[in-house]
Amino acid sequence: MNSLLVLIIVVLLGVAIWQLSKIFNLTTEKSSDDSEIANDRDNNVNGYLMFAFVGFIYIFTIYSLVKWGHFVLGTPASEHGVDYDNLMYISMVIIFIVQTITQFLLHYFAFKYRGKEGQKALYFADNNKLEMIWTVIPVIVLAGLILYGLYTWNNIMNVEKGEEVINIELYAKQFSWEARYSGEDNTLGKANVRYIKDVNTLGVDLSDPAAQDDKVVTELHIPVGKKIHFRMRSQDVLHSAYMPHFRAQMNCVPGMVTEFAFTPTITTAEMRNDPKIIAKVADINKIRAKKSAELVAKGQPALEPYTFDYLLLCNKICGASHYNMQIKIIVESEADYKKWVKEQKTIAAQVKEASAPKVDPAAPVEVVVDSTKTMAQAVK
Ligand SMILES: [Cu+2]
Repeated sequence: MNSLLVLIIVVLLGVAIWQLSKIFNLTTEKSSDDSEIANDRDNNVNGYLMFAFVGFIYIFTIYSLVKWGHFVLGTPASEHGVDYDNLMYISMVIIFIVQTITQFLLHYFAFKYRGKEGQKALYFADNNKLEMIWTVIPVIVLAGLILYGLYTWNNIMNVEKGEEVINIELYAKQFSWEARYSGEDNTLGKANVRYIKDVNTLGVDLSDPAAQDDKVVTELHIPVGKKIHFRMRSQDVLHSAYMPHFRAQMNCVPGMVTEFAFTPTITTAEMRNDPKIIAKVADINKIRAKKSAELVAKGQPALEPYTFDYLLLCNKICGASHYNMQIKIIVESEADYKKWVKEQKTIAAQVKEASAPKVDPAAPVEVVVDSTKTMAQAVK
């Protein structure tokens, strides 16, 4: 039955195309001039189409700005984010002005010098003055932009020797993130994919003294106003650690460690009061309310209202669940941050706990694990 339907559709499509080609032939036959060479009328049509096309570009640009302009990233939440945004704005404004003028000139001249019966094009092999103008101007503008970009990038990537930083590792794998805090020694212990076993999901080398106080978590807490030095690793394929609100992104490459450092300047609680974020959250909740009504009508539970949180997202299409590869980032006061870190268990304690012999359920024994103690301290 299905194949019969497909056959009928194919036959009807064939008939439609055949009829269309007949119409096309009829219209061209009507023309008094059936020569393949363009006449003045054809050239005029093409000339005006050039104007129509540049008009389309301008209208679509304005439409895009009005319709999607509010999707640009809002207030930057990191120290370098302000410089980053300035670089972006300046580059975009220059591109915008240059493209508006050059597109107009390109299409205007295509119209002005459209073909005319008997008219021959002016031809000259080269013009040093013209070549000078269209080489030197772009060279100056582009060199300026590139130098400004390099200067900004170097400033962003520069971590002074001896500068006070908090060392955190971001570990990417299909399809989740984990973070490792370096503990009281502020030094990340060695790690290798060969050590990955059970709860030691990051392959932390537990024989390394620096690894004893390392803590592995699935939610990122960072203190406001302190420089965080991230080191990224990947377990499987290429991922990208993208923290859009902080204007930070770095690839996570299997077999190597990449880095990015930034200082968060706005806490999560403060950002929730940012007017642009309030508007965005309201927009999202409007869509969610509509979706909820549909779900409730089907007898399913409604969606929770959305509240703003900073996110760490994967920005490399790394597989089927790439879209869902994200964790929350909480920017808080230093006191809250310290309190939270203290509450987390060290990976050494977690491994020890997981490998401890199971206690007879008939005789329950209360085991108290002091998360503030490192493995080395616990062994002593
Ligand atoms: Cu990914």
